[in-house]
Amino acid sequence: MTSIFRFAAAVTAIVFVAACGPKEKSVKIAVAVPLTGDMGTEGQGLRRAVEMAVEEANAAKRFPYKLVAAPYDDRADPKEAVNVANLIISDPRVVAVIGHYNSGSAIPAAKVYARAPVAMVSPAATNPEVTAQQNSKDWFGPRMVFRVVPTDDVQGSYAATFAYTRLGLRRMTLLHDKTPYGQGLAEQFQKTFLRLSGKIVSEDGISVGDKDFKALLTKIKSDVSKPQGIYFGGLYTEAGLLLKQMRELGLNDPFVFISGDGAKTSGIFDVAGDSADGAYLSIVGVPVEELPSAKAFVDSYKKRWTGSGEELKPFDHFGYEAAQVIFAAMERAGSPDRVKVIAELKKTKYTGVLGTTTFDDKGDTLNKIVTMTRAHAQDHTFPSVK
Ligand code: ABU
Repeated sequence: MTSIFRFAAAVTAIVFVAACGPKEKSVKIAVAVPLTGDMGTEGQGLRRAVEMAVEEANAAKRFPYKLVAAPYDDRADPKEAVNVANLIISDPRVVAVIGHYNSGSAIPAAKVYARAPVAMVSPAATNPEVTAQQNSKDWFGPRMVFRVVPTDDVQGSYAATFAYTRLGLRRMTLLHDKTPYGQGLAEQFQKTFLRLSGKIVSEDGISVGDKDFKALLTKIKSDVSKPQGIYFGGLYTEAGLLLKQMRELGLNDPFVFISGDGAKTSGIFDVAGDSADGAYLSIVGVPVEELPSAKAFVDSYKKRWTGSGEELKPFDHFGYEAAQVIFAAMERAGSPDRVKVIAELKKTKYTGVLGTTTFDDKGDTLNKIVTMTRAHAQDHTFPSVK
C-alpha cells in the first residue's frame, strides 16, 4: 500500500469512529443505480436485493454495528453517476459501493471511487472497460473495481457464435445505442461474426430516447444484401420499440432480432407487447429460475418483496451476491475500513447464489457463463434456448 492510501485508510478509520457515536454505530453500503426513469425498474430491483441482504446480515448480527443500504439514484446518466460518486465518497460511513448498473455510468464513477479509495462492485455493468481502465497509465488510485457479471467480450462473442452456428445466419445488420455498453456489445458481436465468415451488411447507431425507427427499419428491409436479422446492442426500451416497428413493417420470422442482457427484462413486453415474441436475448450467467443455488434467494426475495410492481428483476441475484462478497470481505478485514475491505475483496473466494465467485487480477469474475434466452410473449418469460 502506498503512503497516500495508508493515510486515506487511517483517515477513514478515524472519521468512522468519530461519526459513530457510542449509541449508534452504523456502516453504509451504497447502492448506486438508476432508481428513476426507464432503467429505474432494474435499479429498484437491485436496491431491493441489497436491502434484503443487509436486513439478513443485521438479523444474524454478523457485524458489531448496524449495516445500512444507502440508495443513490444515478438516473442512468454518466454525469449524474459522477455527482453521486462524489457524494458517496464524502460520506465516511460508506464502506463500499454496489453499482453502477450502466457501463456508461460505471466507467466514470469508478474513477471517483478510486480517488477515495472505496471499493465498487458492479452487479450489472458488462463493458470490459469498467475494470480494464484500472490498468491504464492515467488511473489514479489503487485497483478497487470488481464485478460479479461476465463481460461483453464473452457475451457478444457467444451471441455471434450462436447466430452463425446455431441459427445458420450469414448476413446481419448491426444496430447499437452509441453507449459504451450498446456499442461495445455490438462490436464484440461483429468481431466474432466476421471471424466466423459472417457478413455485417450495415451498421447504424441510434440514440437512447429515440422513438421512431421506421425509416431505419425500412432501409434495412429494402437492403439489397438481404440481411437475415438485426443484432442490437442496447437497452430494453429501444429494443422493444425496434421489435414493435419491425413487426409493423413485416420483418417477421425468419428475420431475427438478437440482443443482450440489457434488453432481457419484462419491460420489453411492456414496450413491444406480442412483437417481442421470438426475440433472442443473451444473458450473463444462468436464468435465476434455472439456477439451483439461487432457489433460497428467490424464495426469500419473493417473500420479502412480492407486491405490486416489485417482482424479481434480472440482475437482483447479482446485487445480492455483490453484497455477500462485500460482507465476507468486511468480516475478513475485521473492520469497516475501506482500504482493508478492498484488500480483502481481491482475495475473494465466495460460494453462494452464483456458485463460487473469485476475481481475476482486473477484478472480473472468473464465472464466464452466458446463456441465450428467447422471449415468450404469451407468459412474459425468457426460457433458455436448449
Ligand atoms: N449489462 C447490462 C447493463 C447495461 C450496461 O452494462 O451498461
